[in-house]
Amino acid sequence: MIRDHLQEIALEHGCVGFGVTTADPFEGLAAVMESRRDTGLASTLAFTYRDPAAASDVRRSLPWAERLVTVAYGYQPDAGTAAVDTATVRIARFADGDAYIGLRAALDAIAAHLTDRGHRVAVLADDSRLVDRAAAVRAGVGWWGKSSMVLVSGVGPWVLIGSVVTDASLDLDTATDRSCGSCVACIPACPTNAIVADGIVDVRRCLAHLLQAPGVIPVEFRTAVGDRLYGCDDCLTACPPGKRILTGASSVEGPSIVRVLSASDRELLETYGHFYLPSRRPRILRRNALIAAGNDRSEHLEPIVIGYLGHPDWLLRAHAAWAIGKFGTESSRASIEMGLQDEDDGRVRSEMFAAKARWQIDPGLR
Ligand code: B12
Ligand code: SF4
Ligand code: SF4
Repeated sequence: MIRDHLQEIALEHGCVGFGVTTADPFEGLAAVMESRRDTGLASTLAFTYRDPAAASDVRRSLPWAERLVTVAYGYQPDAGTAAVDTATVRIARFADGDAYIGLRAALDAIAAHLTDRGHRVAVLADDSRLVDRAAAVRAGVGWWGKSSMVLVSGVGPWVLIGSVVTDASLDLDTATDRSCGSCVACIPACPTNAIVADGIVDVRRCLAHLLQAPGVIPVEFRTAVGDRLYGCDDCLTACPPGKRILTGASSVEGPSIVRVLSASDRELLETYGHFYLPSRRPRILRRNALIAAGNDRSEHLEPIVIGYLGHPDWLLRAHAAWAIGKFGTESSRASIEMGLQDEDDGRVRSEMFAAKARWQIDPGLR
């Protein structure tokens, strides 16, 4: 049977979940997405939210589609950077090393098997034409967790999802009836209280979104950013179905904050070009590293952060001003006073005044 052979191919390529579902529309999903968009819960997300009707009905893009062959690719064992207290930044496990390479290799191998037999195929993973988790749940690959992650038996949330869309009439799998039961561990584990109801994340509060979004990170979330450079794994780390696999996982110390703040655009793109970086510009990485520096407050970081007050990018000057406010030393106070004499941009000036106001409220800061 072709289905079973495709499953073998998936397993050989490191997949931990496999299932086949129809290419029929996901009933009610477009309405859910539109309501999240209209109520603000989806923030300014583009991707699938640009056209919810298309994302919940793959035949709008690929009218010949009959089946979705959906896989979960496990990426946890040797990925991710650890939380340490030595002025380093942390990268979420899915992004450290680009697990999408393994996922795409598995999907391409499945697609090749189908095209060899004369079928039409399209590989979709993280694509605006399909809500990957909806496919995974309907294909029985996993179940919908309260964190909104799809959980897979044995590995919990530590998977990426993708599908091969095909015109082949493959045998179907059915959705699992597993659920989180009485567990709610991810909800208090979220540092910004972004999980607002079962399976619903308020994207405006989610660090995974804020750290990849362009522009200013709202001040109320900057302390919660902690040492994160990209992505957030807290609701995944808390998830009991993923604990067993996490125990065996290794993680290495992330790059130093100094390295991120001192690297050229080219170096940052070479190392982190697989991250989602708006307009392919690494400014958000420097912005995030400035916040990490302000949270870390190690002495050796202070002159580098102060140097950023002279950066040509207002976004980086603004976040540097916030970070300097966290240092609160004599030299940082002096740098803000001097900065205010030269700074013309109102957005940066207001961050500088906020730093000064914080020192007035808490004169003993450092
Ligand atoms: C937008 C997006 C985000 C946004 C918003 C996430 C969110 N929770 O809403 C942000 C930037 C915050 C984000 C963060 C992360 N993301 Co993301 N993201 C996406 C993206 C591009 C689109 C998701 C989407 O449109 N969802 C629409 C909502 C409504 O659906 P959903 O929650 O995804 O899925 C459920 C519903 O569809 C529901 N459903 C189905 N039919 C119906 C019908 C009705 C009536 C109802 C009520 C529900 C329902 O079942 C689905 C399964 O649970 C997908 C890729 C893709 N093309 O799908 C990746 C994806 C969801 N992300 C992924 C990952 C890995 C992450 C992070 C873990 C990365 C990190 N470490 O930082 C975090 C996790 C944060 C979290 N708790 O969700 C993986 C998830 C894998 C998994 N095991 O679930 C995906 C699938 C990418 C991939 N190809 O693997 N992400
Ligand atoms: S990814 Fe982080 S911020 Fe987003 S819901 Fe999960 S724990 Fe909360
Ligand atoms: S932590 Fe518990 S409630 Fe949250 S997704 Fe995992 S199993 Fe479900």
